[in-house]
Amino acid sequence: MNSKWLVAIGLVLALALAGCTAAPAPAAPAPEEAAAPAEEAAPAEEEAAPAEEATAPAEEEAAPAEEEAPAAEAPTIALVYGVAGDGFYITMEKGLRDMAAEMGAEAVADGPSQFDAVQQTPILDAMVSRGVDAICIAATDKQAMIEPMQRAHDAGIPIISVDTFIGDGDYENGPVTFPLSYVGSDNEEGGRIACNAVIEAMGGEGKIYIQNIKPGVSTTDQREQGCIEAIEATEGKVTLVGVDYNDDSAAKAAEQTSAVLQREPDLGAIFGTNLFSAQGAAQAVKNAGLTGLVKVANFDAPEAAIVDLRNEVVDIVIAQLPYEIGQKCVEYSMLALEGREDEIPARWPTGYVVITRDNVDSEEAQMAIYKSE
Ligand code: T6T
Repeated sequence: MNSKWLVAIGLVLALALAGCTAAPAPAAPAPEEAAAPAEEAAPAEEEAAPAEEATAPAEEEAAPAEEEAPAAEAPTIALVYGVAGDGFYITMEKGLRDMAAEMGAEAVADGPSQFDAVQQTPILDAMVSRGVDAICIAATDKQAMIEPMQRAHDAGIPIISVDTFIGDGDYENGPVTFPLSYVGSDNEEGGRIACNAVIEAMGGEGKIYIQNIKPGVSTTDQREQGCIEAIEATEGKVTLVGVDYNDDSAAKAAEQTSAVLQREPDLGAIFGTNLFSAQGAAQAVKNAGLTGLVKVANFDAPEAAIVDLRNEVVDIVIAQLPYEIGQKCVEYSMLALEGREDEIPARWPTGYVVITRDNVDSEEAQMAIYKSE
């Protein structure tokens, strides 16, 4: 529990105590009286409550004290997301805000303009300085964000990882255990689903290329790993021609993919491991006039990916459940603030909706498309 809550509880106790031992406080002056000039202020003797009033019966004293105790201030739950302007985090923020409103909490959210730990750290520090009560954070780097998050934890703020984890993500037995939970997708499984789908679309053999953000991001590291496992399971029928890192820039992803398409004219498929990686990869396929010839597995589900799916530019869209991730983090934050930490699981895996041309019009698929604002 942080200092703001302790102060609030102290105040309530102090008021209750005062009500049991002293006369009720005189009614607050009306605003006009409060603003009256000094000469009009009542003389000191008149201000002191008469002795009879001070010894009023206990029942009468207790009632007003209860009524006057201020309602506990709503806790503030902060979301520190990975990068601004990303439909995945925009949708997560909506889930978090909606659940906060439902549970009587305030929500604040902020994140860097680039997916970068150096930019994310001061944003996290600022949330600590403003005295938020709990923090949900998508760490942009699994090592670099350990120390800043540890500082927030040391300030007495419950920390919950959303989307990405720090350390190895095992908050029970791993090297980092202070975050209360890791709420997010099973990303290795997501990578396997993506690459199995395009391997099947390639007829079980051929060449695959991976577009990724940068090493050190827990989610996309695991998606890459899952894809490699799917490739290895083909026992040599499918080969990986390479992995490029785009720093979460769709433009850079498109540039790098264009170069690979030229270098590998018989490339069969591309796995874009997140929204911007996939967006750039799909753009390069379109630019090269290879729509339908080079299969694309698109991690994340912004509206643009659905358009590409319908137009046969991409073959599979893997929608995560960011809205649910945001909601769940509020639930766990509230449990932590009520001192019920033992009810919070160290890991809460959220699922996927796998969208193809066969189910794109289903309600489930349509509901899973990310919000853009
Ligand atoms: O794929 C998501 C998120 O899971 C990942 O950690 C970073 O990229 C996204 O936000 C999509 O852009």
